[in-house]
Amino acid sequence: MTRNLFGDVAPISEDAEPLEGAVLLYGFANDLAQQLVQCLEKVIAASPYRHMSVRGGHKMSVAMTNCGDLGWVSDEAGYRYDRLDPLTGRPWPAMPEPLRQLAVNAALAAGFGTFEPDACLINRYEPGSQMGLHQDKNEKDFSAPIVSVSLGLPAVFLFGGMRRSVRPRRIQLYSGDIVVWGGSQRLAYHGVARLAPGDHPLTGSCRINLTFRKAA
Ligand code: MD3
Ligand code: FE
Repeated sequence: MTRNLFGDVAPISEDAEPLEGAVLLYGFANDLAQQLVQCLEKVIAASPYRHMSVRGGHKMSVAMTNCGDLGWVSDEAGYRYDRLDPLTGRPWPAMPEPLRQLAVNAALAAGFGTFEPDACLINRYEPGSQMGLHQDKNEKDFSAPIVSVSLGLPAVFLFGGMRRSVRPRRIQLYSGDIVVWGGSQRLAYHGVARLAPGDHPLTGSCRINLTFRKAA
């Protein structure tokens, strides 16, 4: 089932240009979920999860790693994409083909046409982890969408507007849900509410979110 975030109709497309920028694909990753987790285990063995620092010295409550040609990193100097994992000094692990293919298929299904992700940020939320309202604007080309895959414990996603002052809507995201963000919503403010404790057959006591990006 494909639903637009703002209603229950599929997004209307004209010449592969979606008219609405946020498309929720309920359970789109469910059939592959087990395989995705296996792929992730290999990525994490090469580039483990870590709590990155932000400017000012605090550490993020979400643990992160990456796969693909580029990885998103944060430290005292700020945010950027880097070819090397600062923890290992080596390139990020390659993006596993099943993960890449899923993201490409989701972008197609959502009406965004060809998607060529070169970065996949992997976020691990444990109970109490949260992500404050922010925009994703370290990527070069905002015409490419971001594909987000949720696995494990459910979370409340905060979906704001073009300015930080717009009060965000709260949207529950469950394991297997994929959201494709692009077009008019590509630079929307968004975040994730504090994760509630729980237990999930796929991931145990955490939520994993994958965001596929075209960073370069
Ligand atoms: C809306 N991650 O890693 S994914 C992030 O669930 C991030 O871990 C969240 O925000 C998470 O940057 C949310 C959904 C998402 C990703 C990118 C967006 C929503 C977006 C870009 C524009 C608008
Ligand atoms: Fe984000």
